[in-house]
Amino acid sequence: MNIGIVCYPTFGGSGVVATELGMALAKKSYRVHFITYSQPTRLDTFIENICFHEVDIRSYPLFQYPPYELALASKMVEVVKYEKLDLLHVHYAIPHASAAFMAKQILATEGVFIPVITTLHGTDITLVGKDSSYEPVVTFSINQSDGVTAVSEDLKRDTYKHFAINKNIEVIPNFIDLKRFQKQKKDHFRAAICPDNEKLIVHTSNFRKVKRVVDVIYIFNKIRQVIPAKLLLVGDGPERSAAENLCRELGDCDSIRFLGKIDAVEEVLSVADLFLMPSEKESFGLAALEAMACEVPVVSSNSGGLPELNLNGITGFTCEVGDIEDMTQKSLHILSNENLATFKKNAHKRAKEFDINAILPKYEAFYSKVVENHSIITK
Ligand code: GMT
Repeated sequence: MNIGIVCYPTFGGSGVVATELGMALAKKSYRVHFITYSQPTRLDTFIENICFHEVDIRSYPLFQYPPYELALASKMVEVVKYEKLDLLHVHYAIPHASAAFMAKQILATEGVFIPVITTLHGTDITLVGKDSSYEPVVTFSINQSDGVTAVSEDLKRDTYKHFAINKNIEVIPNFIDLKRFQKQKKDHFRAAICPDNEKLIVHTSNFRKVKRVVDVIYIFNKIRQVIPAKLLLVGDGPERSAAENLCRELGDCDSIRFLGKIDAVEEVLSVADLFLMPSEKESFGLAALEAMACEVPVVSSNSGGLPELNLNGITGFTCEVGDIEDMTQKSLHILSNENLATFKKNAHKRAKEFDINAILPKYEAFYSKVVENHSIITK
């Protein structure tokens, strides 16, 4: 099968999932065409069955905003036609699903009929999508898709709640490559950060407001009042200054390191004892799954799809959003010498249920179903 994948190529869960999916499909002899505005960050090695088609977004002095969606739709038309695609799989509804609809209509006038699958990732529904400036287009383009998937049951529920959707939404959870995300022996790294064998806590995110990075700093401050601990923060974004200021205010700078954006996040996770994800909303929580795969228990909020991944009291704990005291107490419980090994083991066991080899067949079966139904309709 010849598949076109459209996603946001930079750092961010939806782009990571789309790229990893494409690479795994290509290894199984599918031909995969990435249609994105720059090379996807995770597409860092040559894989024979993968082609990358860059969307060329031309600007013109008249345009205050370059028309990305039109350039994307035009590129989709070109790639579908000349590469003879069987399916377009777009990740993130805005504006990928509506661009795909436009491409589909253009292609139909030329006698080319292509099915479109839209995968909903979270913020395209829970934050941006339901904003009244996007809602009609999001509803329309989801309903016009030939297949729709969501990364958690919670996201599926939210989509039906906020949009008038007349399509069945299939839940296919996110997945993890356990060959890459596994605990590695990095004793020298651990010794450098925690010379006195302090407990090591990690948070990774894009530092957007929704991630509540400031809560991470407060929780860490409270943990440190009870046990010796260090905190590593991976990533960067709008809330970084606020987080850094708070570290100074609380006098914790010597125990906290901001590592910025790094690719080999699995190396940092390999030396961690606890992962914090206090997000306001999280449709799935891919970063938490990456931590769990590296044997790191998680204290997270209970919002969105997080309780579907992080099993309360087993792989970590899920707490009310903003309940810093509860998150602190739960962290201390996990970090105690008598509990830590069990939580680590449970987190790893749970992560294995999201092994890419178990989830990929779900996408393959869904692709086959959608392509088959579409060919019956267009006959
Ligand atoms: O969380 C973000 O800010 C990035 C966003 C994205 O679209 O890349 O992540 C969403 O999709 C990920 C992959 O499916 C999920 O793991 C994240 O939970 C989800 N983020 C939110 O729902 C806030």
